[in-house]
Amino acid sequence: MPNLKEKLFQKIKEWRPRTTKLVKEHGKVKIDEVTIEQCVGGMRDIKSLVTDISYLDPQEGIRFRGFLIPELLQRLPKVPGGDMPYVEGLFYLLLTGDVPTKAECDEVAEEFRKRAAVPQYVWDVLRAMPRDTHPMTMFSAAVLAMQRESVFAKAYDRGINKMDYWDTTYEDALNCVAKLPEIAAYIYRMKYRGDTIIAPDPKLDFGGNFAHMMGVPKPYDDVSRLYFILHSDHESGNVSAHTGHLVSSALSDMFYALSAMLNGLAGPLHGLANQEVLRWIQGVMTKMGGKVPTEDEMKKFVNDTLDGGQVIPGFGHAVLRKTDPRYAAQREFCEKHLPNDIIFKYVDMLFKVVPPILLARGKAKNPWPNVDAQSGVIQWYYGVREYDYYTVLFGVGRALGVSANIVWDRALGYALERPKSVTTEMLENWAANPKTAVAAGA
Ligand code: HAX
Repeated sequence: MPNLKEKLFQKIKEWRPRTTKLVKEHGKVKIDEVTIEQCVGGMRDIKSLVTDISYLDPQEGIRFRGFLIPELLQRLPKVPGGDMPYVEGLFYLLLTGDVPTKAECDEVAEEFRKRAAVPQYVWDVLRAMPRDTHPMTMFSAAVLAMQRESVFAKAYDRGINKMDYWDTTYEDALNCVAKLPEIAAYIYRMKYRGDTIIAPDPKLDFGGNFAHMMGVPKPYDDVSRLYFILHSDHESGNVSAHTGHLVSSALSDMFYALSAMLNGLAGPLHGLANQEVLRWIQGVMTKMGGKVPTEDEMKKFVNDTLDGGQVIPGFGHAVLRKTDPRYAAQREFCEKHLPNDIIFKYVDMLFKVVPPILLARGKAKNPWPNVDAQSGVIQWYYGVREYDYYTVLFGVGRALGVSANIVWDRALGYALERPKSVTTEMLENWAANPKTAVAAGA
């Protein structure tokens, strides 16, 4: 058994009694209540999911296994010759909760390498799709097509003990994640680079190999590492993570769950916002004839968008109430590597202009930029200008966190998800007489 799996099993055995004890001895302790506004409004803030892999605080932002982003980037072992950590190291941390050594990163890299070969039928599926299919649809279809590879599904058919679900789920996680960089790069080269596919280089790490297969020179390897790490996890309630968790709660395997996760990520209010930011900026640039607008001109573009009943992509968040630290980390990268880039200047100006406008309008609870406001700029600068593709990069990263969560879901025996719905009439009756709502257990 590889060290990672052994260590994970050890952690699982230690953790299981905590969950069991909570449910058995304290199962009826109340931790939240639900209002009509939350019921109609997308279940905002209702505490009803458990994960120990990451936690999102509205003020300080995401912590991965307890580490804020700057700490994380500092603590994880760095790839020799680069400034960024191993993606493999992040995956090790998410799964086990321990910061890996360089040797442990190498071990995960070797595990991925052994499992990286993509079956020919995946390429056939992608090639059968019209070339103008959205790259997220292609990515999701490729992952779904591989469902026949699921080790968990085969083991379940044979009949396995619940306590062992995590083992084959872990195998599926590694088998699937290992293939994502090549699938993602293949989609890019097939669709946007005249079908000139670049073969993987097995000597390279996860991020380095992805950059190589994209055909983009250094420091795009570091860009990819940073990108995959920042997008990996954002606790469990966001649409992509929650979708992965929900689908796998029916014991649908990793391939079904990750494909569904990608479909959720492909919405413009979620991961697709990164392409929308670039689309919006390009629209402004066209109108400005390529010049950077003055602040007053930019304010007008922002107000026109809002008056047209549209959102400003890249701003706002359902949980965060401050500038997203994932935005800040990418901004720091831009300041170092592309301080004079024209699109970076646009994004920076939006950082000044948008929040006061959103605040003055009084609707958005968080006027500050989120992860998607800054990410496209970096891709554009390094020549990946087909912005429809950006959410695929987000998807490769998010698969790391969602798959790690699903392994733990199975290890701790998290239940089938089944919240209760009510009717509008029930809500109206409870609104008229709140006491009956409580009596009905609503
Ligand atoms: N532009 C205009 N209006 C906005 C806004 C924005 N950037 N952000 C929020 N609002 C509006 C909402 O549309 C909502 O309006 P209605 O009452 O008319 O429905 C109101 O302000 C209150 O919304 P909220 O409670 O502050 O925010 P939500 O939790 O409902 O939504 C969103 C959070 C991220 C979806 C929202 O801020 C948004 O649409 N932002 C733009 C799209 C975007 O950048 N999405 C990516 C978010 C990060 C992420 O998940 N990345 O993958």
